[in-house]
Amino acid sequence: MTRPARPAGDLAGLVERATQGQARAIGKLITLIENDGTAVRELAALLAPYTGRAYVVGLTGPPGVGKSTMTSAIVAVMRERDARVGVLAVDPSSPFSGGALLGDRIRMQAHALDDRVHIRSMATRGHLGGLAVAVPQALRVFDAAGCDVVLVETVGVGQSEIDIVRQADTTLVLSAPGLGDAIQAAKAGILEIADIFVVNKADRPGAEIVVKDLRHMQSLGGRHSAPGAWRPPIIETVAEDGPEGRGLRQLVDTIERHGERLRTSGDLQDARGARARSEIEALAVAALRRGLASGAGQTPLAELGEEVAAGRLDPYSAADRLVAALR
Ligand SMILES: Nc1nc2c(ncn2[C@@H]2O[C@H](COP(=O)(O)OP(=O)(O)OP(=O)(O)O)[C@@H](O)[C@H]2O)c(=O)[nH]1
Ligand SMILES: [Mg+2]
Repeated sequence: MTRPARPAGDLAGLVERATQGQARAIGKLITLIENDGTAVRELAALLAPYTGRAYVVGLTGPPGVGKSTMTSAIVAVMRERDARVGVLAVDPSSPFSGGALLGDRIRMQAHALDDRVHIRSMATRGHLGGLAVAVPQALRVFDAAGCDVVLVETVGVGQSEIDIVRQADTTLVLSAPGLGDAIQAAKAGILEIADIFVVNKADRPGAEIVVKDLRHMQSLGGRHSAPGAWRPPIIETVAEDGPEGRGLRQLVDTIERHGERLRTSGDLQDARGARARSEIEALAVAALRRGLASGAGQTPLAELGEEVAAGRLDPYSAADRLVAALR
């Protein structure tokens, strides 16, 4: 069941090559994160000193809205500005079966020969610890590889996708004419997480209705309604036309402006601290659970259960004793 321990030197060598921006090493590390739960701990320790620099931009929105096309166009604009860019496409099902991903591959081929662009996809199913563990680590690989910006694309349909987008410093929520109304997105909790609204496919009829709906939604309040708060701009784009497309440079300017604002206000540091805290908490809770499971019989849980059931002890005190016993 457990894999043989990977020699430490091997992993350290891979990390070193990744920090030099070597694409193969970056790819191998991300594969490792997906498949080898035993290596992640050591990998995290090796990566840590190289991290904390990359700016993470999340893109979410319903299927077909143009996230991948937009990602590619943003990459192109950022390359004009000489940034090193990473792309993590988190696919809701399998990364290798969907036709959409094949399309993405073709689209991304424009960047395939650029050694300052790193592109990887990750499946939401079938790897250890789930995306909650895998995505932050994958982002750290890109960060350590010297990426100035990492773009994370997810389909905004469920809670786990929203959790992924929460890893981003700036979140773009995409909509487009003909893809269902903004009310649906509001119900799914997607609107709340937007720092910038992008109305893509502005070359199609109905874009102005989507803009109007979003404006109306914004007027109803939310976390951005406090005085002085960042009010998410609404930007119309035509991602299909690439970096020259309508709104593309304006969008990248706005991402940069949002980043500046977060940096100068201290909100960037606060938000990253909060994210790290919840990551630590999730790992600690998982460790406690593992401790409980592996120590079954040795922990006082069974006895405590009897005590609480019989009314001789309250559950809070019992929990305190259990935590103390696991230390
Ligand atoms: N007319 C028009 N079509 C666009 C635009 N941007 C993207 N498309 C088209 O919309 C379709 C879907 O684009 P994708 O980029 O694959 O959309 P996506 O959101 O990544 O889709 P999923 O990954 O499947 O959720 C493709 O056929 C694109 O060519 C645009 O600005 N205008
Ligand atoms: Mg896509």
